[in-house]
Amino acid sequence: AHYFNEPSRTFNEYLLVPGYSSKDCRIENVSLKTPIVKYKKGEEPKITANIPLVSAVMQAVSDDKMAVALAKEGGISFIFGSQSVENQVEMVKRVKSYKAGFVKSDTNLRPDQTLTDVLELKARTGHSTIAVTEDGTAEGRILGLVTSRDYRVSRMDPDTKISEFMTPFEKLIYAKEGCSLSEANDILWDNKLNAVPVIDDNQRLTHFVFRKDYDNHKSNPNELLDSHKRYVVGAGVNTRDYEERIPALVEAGADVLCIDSSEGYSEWQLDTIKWVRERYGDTVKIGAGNVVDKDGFNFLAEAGADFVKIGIGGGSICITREQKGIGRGQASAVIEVAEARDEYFKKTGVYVPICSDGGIVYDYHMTLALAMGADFIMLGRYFARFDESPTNKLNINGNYVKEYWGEGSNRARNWQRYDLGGDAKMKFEEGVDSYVPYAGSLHDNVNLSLNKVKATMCNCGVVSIQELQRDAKLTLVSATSIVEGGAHDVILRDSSQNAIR
Ligand code: MZP
Repeated sequence: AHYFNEPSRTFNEYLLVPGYSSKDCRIENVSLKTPIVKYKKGEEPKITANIPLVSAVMQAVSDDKMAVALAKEGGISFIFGSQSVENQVEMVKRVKSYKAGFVKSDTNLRPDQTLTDVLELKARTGHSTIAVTEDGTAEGRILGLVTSRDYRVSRMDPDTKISEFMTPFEKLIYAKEGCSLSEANDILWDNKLNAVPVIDDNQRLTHFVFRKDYDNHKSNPNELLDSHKRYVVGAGVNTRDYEERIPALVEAGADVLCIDSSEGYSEWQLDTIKWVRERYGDTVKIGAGNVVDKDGFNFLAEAGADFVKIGIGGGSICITREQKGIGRGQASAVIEVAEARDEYFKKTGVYVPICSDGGIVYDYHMTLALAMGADFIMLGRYFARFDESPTNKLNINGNYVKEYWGEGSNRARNWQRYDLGGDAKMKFEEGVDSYVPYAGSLHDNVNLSLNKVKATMCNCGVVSIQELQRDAKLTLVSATSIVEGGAHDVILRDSSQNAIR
């Protein structure tokens, strides 16, 4: 047998040691742009993400709604594959068809109109989101967005007046019609509102643009709508029905595929990648995994994988290590695979991005994973907590939770993920069915987490992921210094602070 000399380590066992921070090390200067698929030295990767987060290939995490919400933030969802080809294709199509149309500001909806009017306007324009621009063209200044995708809205009576789901502040601003532009702006400023006033030829306020969805776009409303690009979306595939599933997903417009398996160092994955290369050459992008050491990485890189995913047994819902005794601490796995990736790049001139999958508990684990060499991070539990995840929100003992179950649980019955050939059925569970604390909107949480990542990067004296990977200084921590890292030897006024993540 081969013995690894070092114990396998988790993220919790490491901390970053600050580097020199120049005055340029400011959050607003940090870029989190990262490659998703392989590229040759001197060339640009065909797919990049603006944030290094992707959502897990799981029933409880990645459907079309999650994919749109995450794409808006600059990340990518991998729509779960443990469903019929038809259903998965429908989800991909919905993400790809999510596009904005443009209407003139004077066709904008007003408070006395109803949901039916919203739907009619959407049906008339044929778009899932309608951007209201000054002149009704994509080039015009965007004043706001109209959407009825919001599930709260779709469950409401179609005769509901728009005013009924306006906030008191929105009502206030509508009541101010006819006021001057500066007064209108003062109201917006005082109430920290994100509406845009529309004025007539006499510079008097006619109305404010109704835009429930505006928050998602406030950092840069034009980013999403001026280019006519569609959202980038990924999809999970398996090593069984790929000859049927992959062509259907490619036809539907999936940008990147990922062979989703608990153990990727296998002939099954080689066959699947080979099939894709024979049929599509390099035009179809497909990642593979999961592996936890150099051998696994080199095997998949040689097989032609566009990225390699790392992680066995570290997922929050995963009991693979207990059931089968295989796996490796996620930090050790990422560190070793990152080394293999760099050696492979030196040897071949091909950079194969690596994805750390599972086991992120605290936000700072994201920074650690990146510092250890991950190009991007796949998360399940993290995204399952948000409004946009596909599962039910329940009230358990006075606390709101969302459902979250593993792909290897009886509930998901994703036998293809754990399959090693033979009978098409799952023989024992490798995942659990659970709840996670409900955490609100994806937008707010992702912003908060990434601000922490960026702040830490500034402390390390770097402003890009590549620099972080190159310059980060990491130290192992002892069990006692972990205790020192939390609030200690004080009585907390608010015990909920114990649970800050
Ligand atoms: P986490 O973000 O919840 O810690 O981990 C999510 C990852 O766990 C997934 O991306 C996948 O690799 C893995 N997973 C999904 N289902 C199971 C299971 O049932 C599992 N064992 O381990």
